[in-house]
Amino acid sequence: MRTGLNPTLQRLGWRDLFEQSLPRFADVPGVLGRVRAQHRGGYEIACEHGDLPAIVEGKTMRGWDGASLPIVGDWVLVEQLSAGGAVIRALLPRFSKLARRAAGGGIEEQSLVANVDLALIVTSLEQDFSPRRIERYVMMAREGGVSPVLALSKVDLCPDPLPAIEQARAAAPGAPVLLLSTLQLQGVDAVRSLLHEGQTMVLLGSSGVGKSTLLNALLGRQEIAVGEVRSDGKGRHTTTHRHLVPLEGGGVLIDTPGMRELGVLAQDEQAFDAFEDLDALMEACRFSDCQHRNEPGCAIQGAIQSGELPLERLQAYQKMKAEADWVAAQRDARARADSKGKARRLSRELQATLRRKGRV
Ligand SMILES: Nc1nc2c(ncn2[C@@H]2O[C@H](COP(=O)(O)OP(=O)(O)OP(=O)(O)O)[C@@H](O)[C@H]2O)c(=O)[nH]1
Ligand SMILES: [Mg+2]
Ligand SMILES: [Zn+2]
Repeated sequence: MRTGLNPTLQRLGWRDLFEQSLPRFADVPGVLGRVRAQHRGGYEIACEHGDLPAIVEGKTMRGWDGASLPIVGDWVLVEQLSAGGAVIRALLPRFSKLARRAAGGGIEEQSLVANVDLALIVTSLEQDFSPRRIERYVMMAREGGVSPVLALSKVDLCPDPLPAIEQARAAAPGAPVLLLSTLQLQGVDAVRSLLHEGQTMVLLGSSGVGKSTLLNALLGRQEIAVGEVRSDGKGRHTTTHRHLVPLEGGGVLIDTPGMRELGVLAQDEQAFDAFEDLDALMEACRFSDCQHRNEPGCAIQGAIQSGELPLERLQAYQKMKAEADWVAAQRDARARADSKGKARRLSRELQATLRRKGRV
């Protein structure tokens, strides 16, 4: 039986909505499982047989669109082989996905986690607090169809958290903001209560902000190693891979390593929902083609003057728009080059065939 009435699958975050896709995979061998981790050598799949090490053969995998192989959080059909080991046979459609631009300034997409409901964006009040970084995480979440929640961590090390709370609110309008001091167990219950049965929450944020410490506190055991923070305040990249853990009493967590670079794709208008407050203001500008520089009746400039809108937030928005345009232009150029290349190849092949047949 493959359905979600299976308690193992329920514990892993199985949802009724996945049932709809099952008929498509009726003839695929194997059992349902969820990707817990991805290593260099393969995957770790949680299923009714426990945690199985598994590999994927892309070409034989059903439901694969050729772009994104399984990632942590994905639901798959996995077949145990009699010779030992297991193979992922099918990839179920996702309801959400977090992705970023691969590190190094390129335009390639790197998928991070799938089928998550909430993204807990953890920022330390001790290290360099950055509303701009929060904005990028929020964009990534919104673009992927994931609800952002902000957690300001290590409050115990910050005498006055109020300014940071205000900056965080401005950077992520509408997102809940929680204060955390995991070492004092402050805020841990608040995080727990956000995560409902069957939901999955991913922990995001720079290295050393306390993601793994929080996960351990929520689990009530040392599941994941945590690191010392160096005296310069920089984390040490203690967590090295994404890792999914079901919680007692419902809900699933995914721990991630701190990211050094966060290039946002922003190829979907949804990403700019992160700047909804600016959209609302722009609609109130007197001229519909207002450039928000020094036009009379500009609501954006008005909000900056009154202190309602931080100037840096407008600049961040303009920078993100420019970045998104750049990525889109690069992709277009590549798509055009690809199709030109393909056309050239085809015409060469055709000419070769004609030559063979002695027609040219
Ligand atoms: N003072 C204080 N320290 C904390 C708190 N939470 C975590 N830490 C410390 O911060 C350090 C880093 O914590 P980790 O949980 O390893 O951080 P991480 O976000 O998982 O880091 P990466 O795995 O490198 O991405 C550890 O030494 C923790 O003890 C807190 O609430 N207050
Ligand atoms: Mg960690
Ligand atoms: Zn304007």
